[in-house]
This record gives sequence, structure tokens and C-alpha cells, in this order.
Amino acid sequence: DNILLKSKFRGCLLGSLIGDCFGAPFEGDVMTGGGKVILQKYFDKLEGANFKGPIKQYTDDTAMTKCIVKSLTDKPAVDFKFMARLFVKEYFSDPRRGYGKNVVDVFSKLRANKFEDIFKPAEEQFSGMGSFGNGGAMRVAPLALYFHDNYQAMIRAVSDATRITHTHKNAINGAILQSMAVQQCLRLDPSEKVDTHKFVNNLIDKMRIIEVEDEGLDTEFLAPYKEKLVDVQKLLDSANDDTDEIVRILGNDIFALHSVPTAIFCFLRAQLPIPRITTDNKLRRSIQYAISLGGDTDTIASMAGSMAGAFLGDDYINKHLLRHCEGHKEMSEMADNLFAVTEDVDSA
Ligand code: R7I
Ligand code: MG
Ligand code: MG
Ligand code: MG
Repeated sequence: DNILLKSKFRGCLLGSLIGDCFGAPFEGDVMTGGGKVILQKYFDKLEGANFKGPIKQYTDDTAMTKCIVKSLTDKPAVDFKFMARLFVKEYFSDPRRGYGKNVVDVFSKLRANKFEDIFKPAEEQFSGMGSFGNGGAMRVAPLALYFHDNYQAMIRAVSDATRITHTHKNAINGAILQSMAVQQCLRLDPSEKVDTHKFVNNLIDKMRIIEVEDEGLDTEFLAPYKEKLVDVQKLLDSANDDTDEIVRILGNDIFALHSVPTAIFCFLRAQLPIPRITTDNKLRRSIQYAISLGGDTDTIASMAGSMAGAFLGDDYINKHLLRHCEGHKEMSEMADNLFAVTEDVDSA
């Protein structure tokens, strides 16, 4: 029903914000056992009613996610040139948010070329290969929400929203996979256990179509996301909790291929208790676990948080934790605005 869906919109965008804000201080860390103890204490403290610490700043992941929300609420027909303008305007007014090293070249070229061809600067990245960073995937949650009822429209919109900065197939397909996972979470009942096996199998079937059938391939060997999802399934089945091995198999870096499947794994693994993470809250567990893997912690925690929030809705978000995040009130309002325009589109 509508009340639940509205709560899931908020949960998703706030989960994404929390993952980014709390993950950012650990970006690039290699997590040891001692690091995990520190992380447990960090979250325990932040959840306390009386803890007064400095506000945790969000990074580029949230800055760009907000641009996509604004683009959808201001122009519900989805205008990618407008979206590109918002990315560029946001970057030049607030550049110190930890953007990827190379994506800033795209922003400069877009501005210099007056947005004439919004996909061309991204195509020129990395000697014409296009970036395969996770900068597309990290910002797509609002599109999964907006197109919650229209799978094909979501895929098309995610692809175009990504191509403004990232044109490598792995960047685009990673963003598509992230949006599929969020969309599947919206359909889950928060009062029931997640069938993780089915969740992954659904993603495998969908990625097979994207990576194999749509490409006209007669072999499944060139389907890197499908392969990673098979690894996710194996790791969930084996209940393997060895961080080094999980990172070796799935990755934890800024490549989309080494972070989107990892975020999906974190969300699914967090449906059951995890050693050295003490909490009953599955949203916190998803985010804390993602950070505990180290590497690109803000992005992986943000993507896992958007899934957990889309599953559980905003009632399950610890409000003490949330109030330490920069801009949480605005993000909550933006989720409601996005829900309002989505309803208009649904009923049109
Ligand atoms: O993908 P992008 O927006 O970066 C997102 C990450 C997230 O973790 C954010 O939280 C933020 O910290 O950055 O930015 P890009 O500049 O497109 O890509 C990021 C990095 O990925 C680049 O600086 C490269 O190191 C690497 N990379 C590549 N390296 C070689 N060849 C991306 N694509 C390539 C490539 O084709
Ligand atoms: Mg970031
Ligand atoms: Mg960074
Ligand atoms: Mg990051």
C-alpha cells in the first residue's frame, strides 16, 4: 500500500545517506580485527540518545543522488540534460566532496561545451574506454524508486543517467544491477524473512538477459556481473565470514564490478547475525558490515544501506543514528517529494 511505499522511499534514501556519512571516515581502510571493534563502538556511541559528536559530512555519493532526486521532482518527464546541469552546478558550487579523480574532467568539459552533447565528455574518458568506476551505481537509488513499477523504463533511465559520466559497460551494468536490487527490495515485506537465494537468482536471471542475450552472445563467459552474483550465492551458502577471502572474491574498491555485487552481498548477509557485529537492527548491520570490509566504504555502505532501507522502510531507522548525518531532514523531505511526483506519474 501507499503508506508502506512512502516509508520505503524514505528508508532507501536515508539508508543511502547513513551509509555514505558513516562510511566516509573509513574510506580506503584495510579492516583488521581491531578495526572491527572500533567500528562496533563507533556505532554504539552514535546510537546513544545523549551522544553529541560532530555531524558526519556526506560525500559525492549523496551529492549526486540528491541531484537525481531534484532532477526527477523538478522535471518528472526525466530530462537528462537538466540532470547533467545539476551534476555540474553541484560540483562547482561544492567541489570538496571526495569526487573520483577523473570524473571532474567530465564536469569541466560539459560546462565548456555548454551541454551540447551530454554523453560525449564521458565517452572520451580513459582514452575512449569510458570510466568503469562506481560513480554511476552510487547515485541511482532514486531512479529505482521513481520507476518502481516500470522495470524497462528504469533500465533505460539508469543507463542514460550513468552515461553522463560513465560509459564503460561495467559502469553502466553495475548501475543497472544496483537499481534492480533496490527495486527488488521495494517489493519485499519488511515483516518477513528475505529469501536470499531467490533474491540472488532473480538478479542472476536479469543480468543474464542484460549481459548475454541483449549483447547477442552465445557464450556466458563474458558476463562478469552474472559471475559475481554466482560468487555471492556461493558465499551466502557457505556462511564464510573471512573478510580477506570475501574481499578477494568480490572486491571492495571503486570499480563498479568490485563494489555493487559486494553491496548486495552485505545487505543479504546482514539478514542473519554476523560475528563481531552486535545489533538487532538489520539496516545498521548491513551498513556496519559493509564498512567492516574496508576499501570504498562510503559507497559500498551507501549502496547496501539503500537496499536495507528500501526493504525495511524508515520506521526501522534508528533516529539517534540518523541525526548525526548532514542533511538528513532535507533528504527525508526529498524522499517525500519524490514519492509525490511518482504517484502523479503512476496515476497518469
Ligand atoms: O567513478 P567515480 O565517480 O568515482 C566514484 C568513487 C566513489 O568511491 C566515491 O565515493 C568517490 O570516492 O569516488 O570517478 P572516476 O574518476 O570516473 O573513477 C574513479 C577511479 O576509478 C579513477 O580515478 C580510476 O582510478 C578508476 N578507473 C579506471 N582506471 C583505469 N581505467 C575508472 N575507470 C577506469 C579505467 O577505464
Ligand atoms: Mg564518496
Ligand atoms: Mg574517494
Ligand atoms: Mg566511495
